[in-house]
Amino acid sequence: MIPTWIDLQIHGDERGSLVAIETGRQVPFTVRRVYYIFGTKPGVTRGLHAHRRLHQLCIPVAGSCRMTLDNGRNRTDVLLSDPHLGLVIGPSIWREMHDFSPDCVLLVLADQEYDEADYIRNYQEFLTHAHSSFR
Ligand code: T46
Repeated sequence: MIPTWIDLQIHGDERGSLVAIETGRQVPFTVRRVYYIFGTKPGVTRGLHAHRRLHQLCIPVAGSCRMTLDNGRNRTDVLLSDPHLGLVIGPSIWREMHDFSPDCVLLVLADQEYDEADYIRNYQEFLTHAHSSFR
């Protein structure tokens, strides 16, 4: 499984850096929800679920975390640590987030509103769902 990254242009000058994100330009979907994760306690794992339909763009605007991505066949680990590199996560990908730095702020842009029915929070159920989409 090859992760999809989006390289966000930095508008830097002598004052510092700025990244702008617009639907249809840097983000390959219409943004309907924005949330951010911060203050994650040491040793905590977040995620541990997949989505049925949701597309997201995850940007570590501060600090870093490691994400494990699993498509039901392969697992890969990626480090989110660069505020101008966003990771795209589509449907049917199990994700686990580990090793949050104390200063980590993970910004997430999503193409749908929050809907608990879109979550698959049981790994065996995820495998059944993922394998049915391989056929
Ligand atoms: C994902 C990873 C990267 C809401 O009320 N609205 C929201 O938009 C979200 C995302 C969450 N919530 C509530 C649901 C839970 O009571 O916030 C609480 C924590 O959510 P959750 O345990 O799902 O958080 P994470 O960090 O495990 O996962 C989140 C996203 O839910 C998920 O879509 O891909 O970040």
